[in-house]
Amino acid sequence: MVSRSSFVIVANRLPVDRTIEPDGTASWRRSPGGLVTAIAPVMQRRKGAWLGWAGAADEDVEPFHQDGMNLVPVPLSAREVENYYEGFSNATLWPLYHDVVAPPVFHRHMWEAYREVNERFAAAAAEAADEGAVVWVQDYQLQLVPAMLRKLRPDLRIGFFLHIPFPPVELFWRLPWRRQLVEGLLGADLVGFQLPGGASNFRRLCRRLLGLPYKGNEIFLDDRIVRTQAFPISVDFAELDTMVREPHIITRAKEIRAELGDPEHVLLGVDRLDYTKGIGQRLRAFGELLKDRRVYPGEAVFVQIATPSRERVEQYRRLRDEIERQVGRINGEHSMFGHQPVQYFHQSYDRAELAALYLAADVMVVTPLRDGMNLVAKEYVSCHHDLQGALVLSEFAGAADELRQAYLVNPYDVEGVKRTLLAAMRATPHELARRMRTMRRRVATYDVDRWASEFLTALET
Ligand code: GDG
Repeated sequence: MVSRSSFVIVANRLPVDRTIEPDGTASWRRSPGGLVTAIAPVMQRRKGAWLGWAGAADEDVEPFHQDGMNLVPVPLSAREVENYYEGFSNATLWPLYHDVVAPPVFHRHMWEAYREVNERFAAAAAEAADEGAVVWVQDYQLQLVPAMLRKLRPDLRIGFFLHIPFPPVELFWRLPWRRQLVEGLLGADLVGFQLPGGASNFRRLCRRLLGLPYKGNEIFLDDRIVRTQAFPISVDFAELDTMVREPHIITRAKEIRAELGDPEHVLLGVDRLDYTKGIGQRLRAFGELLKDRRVYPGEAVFVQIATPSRERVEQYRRLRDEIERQVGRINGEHSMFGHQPVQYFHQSYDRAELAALYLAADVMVVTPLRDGMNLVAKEYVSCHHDLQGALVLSEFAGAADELRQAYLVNPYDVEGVKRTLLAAMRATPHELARRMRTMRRRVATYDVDRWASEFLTALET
């Protein structure tokens, strides 16, 4: 039993991963990923509690402290991981909310597991929160929690933030449990989205599905008002900006370029291996540039980091095979002795290595088919105080709303992506600096602290 907190984060995962040391003892390490990167600093400052799954099925882990955070594990059985997490969250909601770029599955047993797990998180939050506490629920895995929690603890102030896009009414409508999900979210006092478009999709849905009136940002329920608003998430600009000025990062960036054979252009992609990220689309464009002889092998190297993700979900397995086949084909056709045009890594790296990679890259290629925000784009910008480097960014990433000076592309348009990659590779330093300066000003001003504090201020007032 832990003491109750006045500030509680509820998220699918705890912000740590367990590592087993050579002597067999277990320790916890802060995990990579958008959500963690964004909220950990805020948590540490407010000394709150963070509720989430610890990452191993069928295991009861006692609450513990780490990095100034109170961590409260919520257990999941292997069946629940399969049905609530891999199933309803990642095979139903994830594709449905991302423009159905892959077909969602609709299974009743997965929905049941989702409901039950959401009940457990709500009960744990009710237990951990002090009288009148602020509870901030995160993301699509826990959309039923706000209403469940309000029922248990009407004294709390409840916020919800959706990290992925909220789809248009026409797509959401397919969901057999559409009413339950919307009612779940309406349990919050404030529902936050990445973009104004997501918030307005949600309000329209509430009117159409439940007949609820709204005005401006506010939805009117019988007995209270739910506010809906966009809060574009961001990155820790200052941390990255400082990191890339450190000598060992600068040295490592140079080393990376040398190890790649000092090509004229280093292109970089960093993504979870996910079908929404448009990895295949960008590789195809790069492969065609080589084939058309508009880029020569040896002139450019494309480094693709594809962090392992959701490996037990069928569509992710298939995606991995497809991408690896594609990389093999491009390299098979265009490699020379000692040089491979695509360097593909299905691994994850620590933050320092990632920062060195960003620093080393001339062109950052971010081409999702749909993305709530995309932190990688903002991280790249944060790493280029030299004002060099080009960001090629999909119009379908939330980040494109703010980073208007990026080289914007439609990832479905292969010719357009090819043209834009070439333009980015051939831009003058002056042109790059003009674009980068404006983008950096934006990310420096709207950093992750500002995101969290704007959300919490809106929630607490
Ligand atoms: C969701 C939404 C939204 C990646 N590989 C490694 C690593 N990363 C880090 C990146 C970045 C984060 O993971 C990925 O964030 P993204 O925003 O790009 O994408 P999602 O994981 O899909 O995140 C997204 C986000 O939530 C936040 O709201 O922007 O739209 O889909 O920070 O740097 N970090 C380390 N090693 C790796 O190998 N250390």
